[in-house]
Amino acid sequence: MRYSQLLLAFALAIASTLPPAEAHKTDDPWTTEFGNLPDLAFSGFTTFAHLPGRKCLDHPDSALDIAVLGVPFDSAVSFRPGARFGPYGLRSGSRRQRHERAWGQPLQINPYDSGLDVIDCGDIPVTPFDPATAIRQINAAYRSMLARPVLNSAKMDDLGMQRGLDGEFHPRVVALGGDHTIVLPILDALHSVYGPVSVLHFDAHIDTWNPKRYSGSVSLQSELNHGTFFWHAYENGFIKGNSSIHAGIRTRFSGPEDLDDDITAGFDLIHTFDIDDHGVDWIADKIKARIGSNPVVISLDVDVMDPSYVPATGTPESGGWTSRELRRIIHSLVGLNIVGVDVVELAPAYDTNAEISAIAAADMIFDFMSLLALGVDRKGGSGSASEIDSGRGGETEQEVLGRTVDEL
Ligand SMILES: [Mn+2]
Repeated sequence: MRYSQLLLAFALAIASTLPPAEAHKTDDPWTTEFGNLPDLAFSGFTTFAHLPGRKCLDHPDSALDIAVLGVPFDSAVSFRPGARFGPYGLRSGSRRQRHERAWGQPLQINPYDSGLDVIDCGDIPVTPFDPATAIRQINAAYRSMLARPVLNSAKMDDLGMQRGLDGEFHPRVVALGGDHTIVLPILDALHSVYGPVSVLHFDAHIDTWNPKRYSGSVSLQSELNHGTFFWHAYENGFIKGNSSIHAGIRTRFSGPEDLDDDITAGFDLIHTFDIDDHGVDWIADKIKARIGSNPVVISLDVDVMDPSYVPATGTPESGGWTSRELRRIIHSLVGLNIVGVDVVELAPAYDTNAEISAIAAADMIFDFMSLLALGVDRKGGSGSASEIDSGRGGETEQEVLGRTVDEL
Protein backbone atom coordinates (compact mmCIF):
# COMPACT_ATOMS: atom_id res chain seq x y z
CA MET A 1 0.00 0.00 0.00
CA ARG A 2 1.35 3.43 -0.94
CA TYR A 3 2.11 5.92 1.79
CA SER A 4 -0.71 8.29 0.70
CA GLN A 5 -3.22 5.43 0.72
CA LEU A 6 -2.12 4.48 4.24
CA LEU A 7 -2.69 8.07 5.40
CA LEU A 8 -6.15 8.14 3.81
CA ALA A 9 -7.13 4.85 5.44
CA PHE A 10 -5.94 6.14 8.81
CA ALA A 11 -7.92 9.40 8.40
CA LEU A 12 -11.09 7.49 7.49
CA ALA A 13 -10.69 5.23 10.53
CA ILE A 14 -10.38 8.23 12.85
CA ALA A 15 -13.35 10.03 11.22
CA SER A 16 -15.61 7.03 11.74
CA THR A 17 -15.06 7.24 15.51
CA LEU A 18 -16.15 10.92 15.78
CA PRO A 19 -19.78 11.90 16.51
CA PRO A 20 -21.67 13.63 13.65
CA ALA A 21 -20.80 17.33 13.34
CA GLU A 22 -24.35 18.52 14.13
CA ALA A 23 -24.51 16.58 17.40
CA HIS A 24 -21.23 18.16 18.45
CA LYS A 25 -22.48 21.70 17.70
CA THR A 26 -25.65 21.77 19.77
CA ASP A 27 -23.95 22.11 23.14
CA ASP A 28 -21.06 24.31 21.99
CA PRO A 29 -21.24 27.50 24.09
CA TRP A 30 -20.30 29.86 21.23
CA THR A 31 -22.44 28.17 18.60
CA THR A 32 -25.47 27.98 20.88
CA GLU A 33 -25.61 31.70 21.59
CA PHE A 34 -23.58 33.46 18.85
CA GLY A 35 -23.16 30.98 15.99
CA ASN A 36 -22.71 32.13 12.38
CA LEU A 37 -22.01 35.78 13.16
CA PRO A 38 -20.24 37.49 10.27
CA ASP A 39 -16.91 39.12 11.00
CA LEU A 40 -16.81 42.80 11.86
CA ALA A 41 -14.61 45.33 10.10
CA PHE A 42 -11.90 44.88 12.73
CA SER A 43 -12.14 41.12 13.30
CA GLY A 44 -11.24 38.06 11.29
CA PHE A 45 -8.48 37.03 8.94
CA THR A 46 -7.28 39.96 6.86
CA THR A 47 -8.23 39.03 3.33
CA PHE A 48 -9.23 41.79 0.92
CA ALA A 49 -12.70 43.01 1.95
CA HIS A 50 -13.12 39.92 4.19
CA LEU A 51 -13.50 37.83 1.04
CA PRO A 52 -13.03 34.07 1.32
CA GLY A 53 -9.31 33.35 1.09
CA ARG A 54 -7.51 30.54 -0.67
CA LYS A 55 -3.94 30.22 -1.90
CA CYS A 56 -5.13 29.63 -5.44
CA LEU A 57 -1.64 29.05 -6.88
CA ASP A 58 -1.50 25.82 -4.85
CA HIS A 59 -4.83 24.71 -6.39
CA PRO A 60 -4.32 25.09 -10.14
CA ASP A 61 -7.55 23.26 -11.01
CA SER A 62 -9.87 25.51 -8.99
CA ALA A 63 -12.37 27.61 -10.95
CA LEU A 64 -12.53 31.40 -10.50
CA ASP A 65 -14.63 34.38 -11.58
CA ILE A 66 -12.83 37.34 -10.00
CA ALA A 67 -9.59 36.80 -8.08
CA VAL A 68 -7.72 39.28 -5.92
CA LEU A 69 -4.01 38.46 -6.24
CA GLY A 70 -1.19 40.15 -4.34
CA VAL A 71 2.08 40.85 -6.16
CA PRO A 72 4.56 41.98 -3.48
CA PHE A 73 7.38 43.01 -5.84
CA ASP A 74 9.29 46.30 -5.51
CA SER A 75 12.77 45.50 -6.83
CA ALA A 76 12.57 47.93 -9.79
CA VAL A 77 11.69 51.32 -8.29
CA SER A 78 13.46 54.61 -9.00
CA PHE A 79 12.91 56.43 -5.70
CA ARG A 80 11.31 55.22 -2.46
CA PRO A 81 11.06 51.43 -2.04
CA GLY A 82 8.32 49.72 -0.04
CA ALA A 83 5.55 48.73 -2.46
CA ARG A 84 6.20 45.07 -1.66
CA PHE A 85 3.99 45.78 1.35
CA GLY A 86 1.26 47.15 -0.93
CA PRO A 87 -0.88 43.97 -0.86
CA TYR A 88 -0.76 44.00 2.93
CA GLY A 89 -1.66 47.71 2.97
CA LEU A 90 -4.54 47.32 0.51
CA ARG A 91 -6.01 44.43 2.49
CA SER A 92 -5.75 46.43 5.70
CA GLY A 93 -7.29 49.46 4.00
CA SER A 94 -10.20 47.32 2.77
CA ARG A 95 -11.31 46.07 6.19
CA ARG A 96 -14.48 48.15 6.24
CA GLN A 97 -15.58 46.56 2.98
CA ARG A 98 -17.74 43.53 3.76
CA HIS A 99 -20.17 41.78 1.47
CA GLU A 100 -22.94 42.21 4.06
CA ARG A 101 -22.66 45.98 3.62
CA ALA A 102 -21.13 46.72 0.26
CA TRP A 103 -23.98 48.22 -1.76
CA GLY A 104 -22.74 51.52 -3.16
CA GLN A 105 -25.22 54.29 -3.86
CA PRO A 106 -23.46 55.89 -6.87
CA LEU A 107 -23.38 52.68 -8.92
CA GLN A 108 -26.30 50.92 -7.20
CA ILE A 109 -24.58 47.56 -6.82
CA ASN A 110 -22.86 45.32 -4.28
CA PRO A 111 -19.86 43.96 -6.20
CA TYR A 112 -19.29 41.21 -3.65
CA ASP A 113 -22.84 39.86 -4.03
CA SER A 114 -23.65 40.25 -7.71
CA GLY A 115 -23.58 36.75 -9.12
CA LEU A 116 -19.83 36.61 -9.78
CA ASP A 117 -17.68 34.78 -7.25
CA VAL A 118 -14.93 36.97 -5.78
CA ILE A 119 -12.11 35.51 -3.70
CA ASP A 120 -8.75 36.58 -2.33
CA CYS A 121 -6.11 34.25 -3.77
CA GLY A 122 -3.30 35.46 -1.51
CA ASP A 123 0.08 36.59 -2.86
CA ILE A 124 2.55 35.42 -5.47
CA PRO A 125 5.66 34.59 -3.44
CA VAL A 126 8.00 36.60 -5.68
CA THR A 127 11.72 36.51 -5.02
CA PRO A 128 13.09 39.88 -3.87
CA PHE A 129 16.64 38.99 -4.97
CA ASP A 130 16.34 38.36 -8.70
CA PRO A 131 14.04 40.71 -10.68
CA ALA A 132 14.23 38.69 -13.91
CA THR A 133 13.04 35.56 -12.12
CA ALA A 134 10.43 37.54 -10.20
CA ILE A 135 9.00 38.81 -13.50
CA ARG A 136 8.78 35.22 -14.74
CA GLN A 137 7.06 34.20 -11.50
CA ILE A 138 4.47 36.97 -11.91
CA ASN A 139 3.82 35.96 -15.52
CA ALA A 140 3.48 32.25 -14.63
CA ALA A 141 1.13 33.01 -11.73
CA TYR A 142 -1.07 35.32 -13.79
CA ARG A 143 -1.24 32.80 -16.64
CA SER A 144 -2.18 30.16 -14.06
CA MET A 145 -5.12 32.30 -12.95
CA LEU A 146 -6.26 33.03 -16.50
CA ALA A 147 -6.07 29.36 -17.51
CA ARG A 148 -8.75 28.25 -15.05
CA PRO A 149 -12.41 27.80 -15.93
CA VAL A 150 -14.87 30.37 -14.61
CA LEU A 151 -17.59 29.47 -12.12
CA ASN A 152 -20.43 31.55 -13.55
CA SER A 153 -20.08 31.64 -17.32
CA ALA A 154 -23.83 32.30 -17.80
CA LYS A 155 -23.53 35.43 -15.66
CA MET A 156 -20.44 36.56 -17.59
CA ASP A 157 -22.34 36.03 -20.81
CA ASP A 158 -25.24 38.02 -19.42
CA LEU A 159 -22.86 40.86 -18.53
CA GLY A 160 -21.37 40.87 -22.03
CA MET A 161 -17.89 40.17 -20.71
CA GLN A 162 -15.05 39.57 -23.14
CA ARG A 163 -14.23 36.01 -24.16
CA GLY A 164 -10.66 34.97 -24.95
CA LEU A 165 -9.41 34.24 -28.44
CA ASP A 166 -10.27 30.59 -27.66
CA GLY A 167 -13.96 31.52 -27.33
CA GLU A 168 -14.00 30.79 -23.59
CA PHE A 169 -14.46 33.07 -20.59
CA HIS A 170 -11.40 33.54 -18.41
CA PRO A 171 -11.18 34.77 -14.81
CA ARG A 172 -10.67 38.47 -14.08
CA VAL A 173 -7.67 39.17 -11.84
CA VAL A 174 -7.49 42.25 -9.63
CA ALA A 175 -3.77 42.53 -8.90
CA LEU A 176 -2.53 44.24 -5.75
CA GLY A 177 0.94 45.70 -6.39
CA GLY A 178 3.76 45.87 -5.96
CA ASP A 179 5.65 48.44 -8.01
CA HIS A 180 4.33 49.23 -11.48
CA THR A 181 6.82 46.92 -13.25
CA ILE A 182 4.46 44.02 -12.48
CA VAL A 183 2.20 45.20 -15.31
CA LEU A 184 4.62 44.01 -18.02
CA PRO A 185 4.29 40.28 -17.15
CA ILE A 186 0.57 40.87 -16.55
CA LEU A 187 0.10 42.38 -20.03
CA ASP A 188 2.13 39.51 -21.47
CA ALA A 189 -0.28 37.01 -19.88
CA LEU A 190 -3.41 38.93 -20.92
CA HIS A 191 -2.08 39.29 -24.47
CA SER A 192 -1.78 35.51 -24.70
CA VAL A 193 -5.51 35.20 -23.95
CA TYR A 194 -7.06 38.25 -25.66
CA GLY A 195 -4.48 39.50 -28.15
CA PRO A 196 -3.34 43.15 -27.91
CA VAL A 197 -5.35 45.13 -25.33
CA SER A 198 -6.02 48.79 -24.58
CA VAL A 199 -4.71 50.28 -21.36
CA LEU A 200 -6.44 52.84 -19.18
CA HIS A 201 -3.59 54.15 -17.08
CA PHE A 202 -4.23 56.37 -14.04
CA ASP A 203 -0.87 57.81 -12.98
CA ALA A 204 1.15 60.99 -12.41
CA HIS A 205 3.80 59.49 -14.72
CA ILE A 206 3.64 58.17 -18.28
CA ASP A 207 5.75 55.01 -17.69
CA THR A 208 6.43 54.76 -21.43
CA TRP A 209 9.94 56.10 -21.05
CA ASN A 210 12.45 54.81 -23.55
CA PRO A 211 14.80 52.67 -21.45
CA LYS A 212 17.82 53.91 -23.39
CA ARG A 213 17.22 57.39 -21.95
CA TYR A 214 16.01 56.45 -18.46
CA SER A 215 18.27 57.45 -15.55
CA GLY A 216 19.93 54.42 -14.00
CA SER A 217 19.64 52.21 -17.08
CA VAL A 218 23.11 50.66 -17.12
CA SER A 219 22.33 47.08 -18.16
CA LEU A 220 19.67 45.01 -19.87
CA GLN A 221 18.13 44.13 -16.51
CA SER A 222 18.03 47.76 -15.36
CA GLU A 223 16.25 48.82 -18.55
CA LEU A 224 13.12 47.15 -17.21
CA ASN A 225 11.79 49.18 -14.30
CA HIS A 226 8.67 50.92 -13.08
CA GLY A 227 9.13 53.81 -15.51
CA THR A 228 9.80 51.84 -18.71
CA PHE A 229 7.50 48.80 -18.59
CA PHE A 230 4.87 50.27 -20.95
CA TRP A 231 7.59 50.91 -23.55
CA HIS A 232 8.57 47.24 -23.34
CA ALA A 233 4.88 46.27 -23.55
CA TYR A 234 4.57 48.36 -26.72
CA GLU A 235 7.73 46.87 -28.23
CA ASN A 236 6.48 43.35 -27.48
CA GLY A 237 3.11 44.03 -29.12
CA PHE A 238 1.07 43.56 -25.94
CA ILE A 239 -0.68 46.96 -26.33
CA LYS A 240 -3.08 47.67 -29.18
CA GLY A 241 -1.93 50.60 -31.33
CA ASN A 242 -3.34 54.08 -30.69
CA SER A 243 -6.01 52.93 -28.28
CA SER A 244 -4.64 53.51 -24.78
CA ILE A 245 -4.79 56.58 -22.57
CA HIS A 246 -3.16 58.04 -19.47
CA ALA A 247 -5.17 60.04 -16.95
CA GLY A 248 -3.76 62.34 -14.28
CA ILE A 249 -0.28 62.98 -15.74
CA ARG A 250 1.74 65.80 -14.16
CA THR A 251 5.39 64.79 -13.85
CA ARG A 252 8.42 66.42 -15.52
CA PHE A 253 10.06 65.10 -18.69
CA SER A 254 13.49 64.99 -20.28
CA GLY A 255 11.93 67.04 -23.04
CA PRO A 256 9.23 66.87 -25.72
CA GLU A 257 10.82 63.67 -27.10
CA ASP A 258 9.40 61.75 -24.12
CA LEU A 259 5.91 62.68 -25.28
CA ASP A 260 6.73 61.66 -28.86
CA ASP A 261 7.74 58.22 -27.55
CA ASP A 262 4.51 58.12 -25.56
CA ILE A 263 2.43 58.61 -28.70
CA THR A 264 4.50 55.95 -30.46
CA ALA A 265 3.67 53.55 -27.63
CA GLY A 266 -0.04 54.07 -28.33
CA PHE A 267 -1.15 56.46 -25.62
CA ASP A 268 -3.30 59.56 -25.51
CA LEU A 269 -2.91 61.77 -22.44
CA ILE A 270 -5.18 63.55 -19.95
CA HIS A 271 -3.27 66.02 -17.77
CA THR A 272 -4.13 66.44 -14.11
CA PHE A 273 -5.08 70.10 -14.79
CA ASP A 274 -7.71 69.03 -17.33
CA ILE A 275 -10.04 68.46 -14.41
CA ASP A 276 -10.10 72.21 -13.74
CA ASP A 277 -10.39 73.20 -17.38
CA HIS A 278 -12.93 70.58 -18.48
CA GLY A 279 -14.34 68.67 -15.49
CA VAL A 280 -15.01 65.06 -14.60
CA ASP A 281 -17.53 64.30 -17.35
CA TRP A 282 -15.17 65.50 -20.11
CA ILE A 283 -12.40 63.26 -18.73
CA ALA A 284 -14.68 60.22 -18.53
CA ASP A 285 -16.02 60.85 -22.04
CA LYS A 286 -12.50 61.19 -23.42
CA ILE A 287 -11.47 57.91 -21.80
CA LYS A 288 -14.53 56.04 -23.08
CA ALA A 289 -14.10 57.46 -26.56
CA ARG A 290 -10.46 56.36 -26.67
CA ILE A 291 -11.07 52.85 -25.34
CA GLY A 292 -14.39 52.14 -27.04
CA SER A 293 -15.31 48.47 -26.68
CA ASN A 294 -11.72 47.20 -26.80
CA PRO A 295 -10.65 44.74 -24.12
CA VAL A 296 -9.03 47.08 -21.59
CA VAL A 297 -6.67 46.72 -18.66
CA ILE A 298 -7.17 49.36 -15.97
CA SER A 299 -3.86 50.12 -14.25
CA LEU A 300 -3.99 52.54 -11.34
CA ASP A 301 -0.84 53.96 -9.78
CA VAL A 302 -2.02 55.42 -6.49
CA ASP A 303 0.25 58.45 -7.10
CA VAL A 304 -2.42 59.72 -9.49
CA MET A 305 -4.03 61.07 -6.33
CA ASP A 306 -2.56 64.10 -4.60
CA PRO A 307 0.06 63.32 -1.92
CA SER A 308 -2.20 65.00 0.64
CA TYR A 309 -4.64 62.13 0.04
CA VAL A 310 -2.11 59.41 -0.76
CA PRO A 311 1.31 60.16 0.76
CA ALA A 312 2.19 56.44 0.81
CA THR A 313 3.76 56.02 -2.59
CA GLY A 314 7.19 55.76 -4.13
CA THR A 315 7.30 58.84 -6.40
CA PRO A 316 4.79 61.42 -5.14
CA GLU A 317 3.95 64.46 -7.31
CA SER A 318 2.08 67.54 -6.12
CA GLY A 319 -1.07 68.78 -7.82
CA GLY A 320 -2.93 65.47 -8.13
CA TRP A 321 -6.59 64.60 -8.07
CA THR A 322 -8.50 64.20 -4.83
CA SER A 323 -9.82 60.76 -3.98
CA ARG A 324 -13.33 62.16 -4.51
CA GLU A 325 -12.49 63.41 -8.01
CA LEU A 326 -10.90 60.11 -8.97
CA ARG A 327 -13.85 58.10 -7.67
CA ARG A 328 -16.26 60.25 -9.67
CA ILE A 329 -14.21 59.64 -12.81
CA ILE A 330 -14.21 55.88 -12.16
CA HIS A 331 -17.97 55.90 -11.51
CA SER A 332 -18.44 57.45 -14.95
CA LEU A 333 -16.71 54.53 -16.67
CA VAL A 334 -19.51 51.95 -16.43
CA GLY A 335 -19.58 49.75 -19.51
CA LEU A 336 -15.85 49.43 -20.27
CA ASN A 337 -14.80 45.98 -21.46
CA ILE A 338 -12.44 45.27 -18.56
CA VAL A 339 -10.20 42.19 -18.76
CA GLY A 340 -7.79 43.04 -15.92
CA VAL A 341 -7.27 45.50 -13.08
CA ASP A 342 -4.24 46.42 -11.01
CA VAL A 343 -3.65 48.94 -8.24
CA VAL A 344 0.05 49.56 -7.71
CA GLU A 345 2.72 51.64 -5.96
CA LEU A 346 1.12 51.76 -2.52
CA ALA A 347 4.05 51.83 -0.08
CA PRO A 348 2.47 51.69 3.39
CA ALA A 349 5.64 52.74 5.24
CA TYR A 350 4.97 56.35 4.11
CA ASP A 351 1.30 56.31 5.11
CA THR A 352 -0.15 58.13 8.09
CA ASN A 353 -1.18 56.26 11.23
CA ALA A 354 -4.74 56.77 9.99
CA GLU A 355 -3.96 54.73 6.84
CA ILE A 356 -5.44 57.41 4.61
CA SER A 357 -3.57 56.18 1.52
CA ALA A 358 -4.45 52.52 2.02
CA ILE A 359 -8.13 53.28 2.58
CA ALA A 360 -8.34 55.51 -0.51
CA ALA A 361 -6.55 52.92 -2.65
CA ALA A 362 -8.74 50.05 -1.39
CA ASP A 363 -11.86 52.12 -2.15
CA MET A 364 -10.71 52.45 -5.78
CA ILE A 365 -10.62 48.66 -5.95
CA PHE A 366 -14.18 48.58 -4.63
CA ASP A 367 -15.18 50.89 -7.48
CA PHE A 368 -13.36 48.76 -10.08
CA MET A 369 -15.09 45.66 -8.69
CA SER A 370 -18.38 47.49 -9.14
CA LEU A 371 -17.54 48.25 -12.78
CA LEU A 372 -16.78 44.56 -13.34
CA ALA A 373 -20.06 43.55 -11.71
CA LEU A 374 -22.05 45.98 -13.86
CA GLY A 375 -20.76 44.47 -17.09
CA VAL A 376 -19.95 45.71 -20.54
CA ASP A 377 -21.81 48.23 -22.65
CA ARG A 378 -21.95 46.29 -25.90
CA LYS A 379 -22.61 49.43 -27.89
CA GLY A 380 -19.06 50.48 -27.00
CA GLY A 381 -17.94 53.86 -25.74
CA SER A 382 -19.97 56.83 -24.60
CA GLY A 383 -21.49 57.80 -27.91
CA SER A 384 -19.89 61.22 -27.68
CA ALA A 385 -16.60 60.21 -29.24
CA SER A 386 -16.95 62.35 -32.31
CA GLU A 387 -17.12 65.48 -30.16
CA ILE A 388 -13.72 64.85 -28.61
CA ASP A 389 -10.46 65.61 -30.34
CA SER A 390 -7.48 63.91 -28.79
CA GLY A 391 -5.09 66.26 -30.57
CA ARG A 392 -2.32 63.67 -30.52
CA GLY A 393 -2.71 62.11 -33.96
CA GLY A 394 -2.99 58.45 -34.80
CA GLU A 395 -6.19 56.50 -35.12
CA THR A 396 -9.35 58.54 -34.54
CA GLU A 397 -11.70 57.67 -31.72
CA GLN A 398 -14.39 56.73 -34.22
CA GLU A 399 -12.05 54.19 -35.76
CA VAL A 400 -11.32 52.73 -32.35
CA LEU A 401 -14.98 52.57 -31.35
CA GLY A 402 -17.00 49.44 -31.86
CA ARG A 403 -14.15 47.03 -32.42
CA THR A 404 -14.06 43.58 -30.96
CA VAL A 405 -11.14 41.29 -30.35
CA ASP A 406 -12.14 39.27 -33.41
CA GLU A 407 -11.18 42.20 -35.63
CA LEU A 408 -7.68 42.59 -34.24
MN1 LIG B 1 3.51 56.84 -11.06
